Amino acid sequence: MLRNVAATSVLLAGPLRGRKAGASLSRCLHQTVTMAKRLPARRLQGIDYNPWVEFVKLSKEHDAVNLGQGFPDFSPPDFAVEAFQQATGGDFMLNQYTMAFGYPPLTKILASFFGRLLGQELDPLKNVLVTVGAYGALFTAFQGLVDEGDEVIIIEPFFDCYEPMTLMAGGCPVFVPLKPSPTQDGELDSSGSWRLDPAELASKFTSRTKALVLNTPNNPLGKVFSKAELELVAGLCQQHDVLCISDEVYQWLVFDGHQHISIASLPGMWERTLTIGSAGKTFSATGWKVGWILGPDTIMKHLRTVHQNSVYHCPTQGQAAVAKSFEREQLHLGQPSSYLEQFPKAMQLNRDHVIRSLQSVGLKPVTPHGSYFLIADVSDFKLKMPDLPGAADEPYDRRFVKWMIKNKGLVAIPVSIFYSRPHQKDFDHYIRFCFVKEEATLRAMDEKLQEWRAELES
Ligand code: IK2
Repeated sequence: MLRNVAATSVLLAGPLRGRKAGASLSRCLHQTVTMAKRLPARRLQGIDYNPWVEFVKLSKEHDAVNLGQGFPDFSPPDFAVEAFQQATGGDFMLNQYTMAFGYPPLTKILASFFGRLLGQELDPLKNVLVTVGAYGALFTAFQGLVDEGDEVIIIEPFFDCYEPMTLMAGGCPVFVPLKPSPTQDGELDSSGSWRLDPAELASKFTSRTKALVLNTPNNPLGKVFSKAELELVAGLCQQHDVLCISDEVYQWLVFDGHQHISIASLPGMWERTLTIGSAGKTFSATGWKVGWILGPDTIMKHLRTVHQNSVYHCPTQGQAAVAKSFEREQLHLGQPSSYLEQFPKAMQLNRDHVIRSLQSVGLKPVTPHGSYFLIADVSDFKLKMPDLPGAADEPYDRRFVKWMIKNKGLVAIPVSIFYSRPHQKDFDHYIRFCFVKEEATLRAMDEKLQEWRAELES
C-alpha cells in the first residue's frame, strides 16, 4: 500500500513540475496522498459485494444440481447456432469493427421487429443502440441519465444490479415493494398476487425523481405487470415528468395466457421510456452478450455519448448472429414454428415440473406468470434446520441456500439479494429457483428432492 502511494505520487507530481503556482503543486500532491488512501473510487463504496460471484463459486465447489443462475444448460435453437457459425466462418469482415451503435443489419431488424410491437416507426440509427448484453444497456442508461442526487425509484424485488448502477451514477435509489396479498385460503399462490400499493408508489415520487426502473416479467418473482398496473406507473411518470427504464429481457417468457405489455406502447410513454432487451434471454444464448436499448432520439443521443466513450462498439460476430436469428423469427412470428412461441411453452412445462417437485418436500412455490424463475417460501423449515451455516445476523435465506447446496446438493439463490438492505429481513424466507434447464437436470433435481423427502419422513 505504501509503495503504491509513493509510486502514484511520483507519477502525478511529474507533469506538474513545470507549473508556476506552488500552491497548485501542493494541492495536487495533497490530492495524490488522499486519493491513494481512498482507493477505490468513491463511487464503488459499499458495492463491492456481488452475490453472483459468491453463489456461482459455491455451486461449483459442491458440484450440486444448479438451479441458481439464470442461464439455459441446453443449446440455443439450431437456426441461432448456425447463424453464429456462419458469422464466425463466413464473411471475414465480420472479424472487424462495425458501426459504433450497432451492426447495421441488426439495428435494422431490431427497428422493424420491435417497431411493430411498440407501435412506433423506429429509425435504426436513432432509436436503437446495441449493447454488451442487457447489463450493458442498463449501465449505459444509468450513466447517461442519472445525475448526482437524482432519485431513482426501484420496485422490489429487483434484479440486483439496479441498485449499484444507480449508486455508481451518483443517484439515490428509492425502493417500493411489491406486496404479497394472501389468497382466500391463506396461501400465496402466484406472482400475480404481489402488487404495488398505489398510494405508497405515488408517495415515492418527488421533485428529485429522475427515473423509475420497471422489470416485467420480473426477475426473481416472475410477475407480469398487468395493463392496469402499467397504466398506474405510466400515469405517475407522466405527472412527475419521470423517465422509465423498462427492463423487458423476459418478454417472450409469459405463461398461462398472460400477456407481456411494453410500457413504451402506452399513450404518452414512448417519449420517456427506454426499453431494454437481451438476445441471451431471447435465443437461449446468454454467452453471446448482445443486448439493446430502444427509445426516442432525444434520450438515446445521451446514451450514444456514453457508449462511444466506453465500449465504443460491441463484438460484430455475435451481432450478426442475432440479426440473422431475428430475421428468421420475423418470418415465423405467431406461427407454431417460431422459437418465441415454442420456448415459453417448453418453459411452462419446466415450471410446472419444478413446482410439483418442490411441493413434494414441503417448499411452497409462488407460481410465476413469466420469466424462467420462481420463488419458494422456505419458512416452514425454520425450526427444522438448527445448524445453518453463516453468521446469525446473515439473512435466513442465504444461510438456508448455503446449507442446501452443501447438504442437499441443490443450488438456488437467496431472494434477499433482490431487496434493499432494510427490507431484506422481511423477505428472507424465500429462495429462487431457475427452471431454464434441460430434462436431465430436472431429473437430477427430482432425485435430490426425493432423497430429502425420504429423510424428512424417516
Ligand atoms: N435484466 C434482468 C432482469 C436479468 O435477469 C438479466 C440477466 N440475469 O440473469 C442472471 C440471473 O438472474 O440469474 C439481465 C438484465 C442481464 O442480461 P444480459 O445477460 O443480456 O446482460
